[in-house]
Amino acid sequence: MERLFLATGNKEKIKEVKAILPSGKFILETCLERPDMPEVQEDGATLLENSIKKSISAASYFKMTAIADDTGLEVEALNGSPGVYSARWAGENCTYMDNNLKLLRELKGVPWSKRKARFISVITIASPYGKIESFEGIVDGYITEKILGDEGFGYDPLFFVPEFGLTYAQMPASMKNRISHRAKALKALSKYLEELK
Ligand code: ITT
Repeated sequence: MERLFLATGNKEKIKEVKAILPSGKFILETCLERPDMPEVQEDGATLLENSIKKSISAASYFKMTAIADDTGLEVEALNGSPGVYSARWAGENCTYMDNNLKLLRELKGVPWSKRKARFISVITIASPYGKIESFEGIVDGYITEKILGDEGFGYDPLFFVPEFGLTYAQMPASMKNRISHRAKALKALSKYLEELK
């Protein structure tokens, strides 16, 4: 089994990555087991820069292959915001709900046709020797006019996926994990790792 360090302490993200990656193939360690991982400033201008930074930092500190996921929600009517600022969009110590309420406020009165958005995950794998590869997963959707559903985390209750007629938060976890931005990026990563064998 391949040992991989997953450079995050975000519990919901860890749960999803563990559920999505093929079972029995990887032993994942995370910042929950290794909180000594040095803090990484997510100050890159892009999701790609941040995911590279987090994965390289973990790979060199733990001397093992590491993956990092940087995810953002881009809203068309807000010129791509919150994007790379998705985590702390409503302020330094904001909650997921603070971010969702800010998004609802910013889009107040905006008609459905102009509420297009997309979720993007960029996942980078870094070796301790500095080799890196990155993979992207994108899902297009719309921002709803109210909170819908209580599964998932982050912006899930406002992200509506038209093909399924549900927000991410209205989907059972198994469904989100089949079709999400994170699932797409992780599938591309798994394929790459298979091909290396
Ligand atoms: P790490 O950097 O430690 O991995 P983070 O919470 O800062 O954790 P990101 O920068 O990747 O993670 O994500 C930014 C924010 O985007 C995150 O705090 C959530 O609010 C939101 N987000 C990420 N993935 C999401 C998902 O699958 N569904 C809904 N919201 C998500």
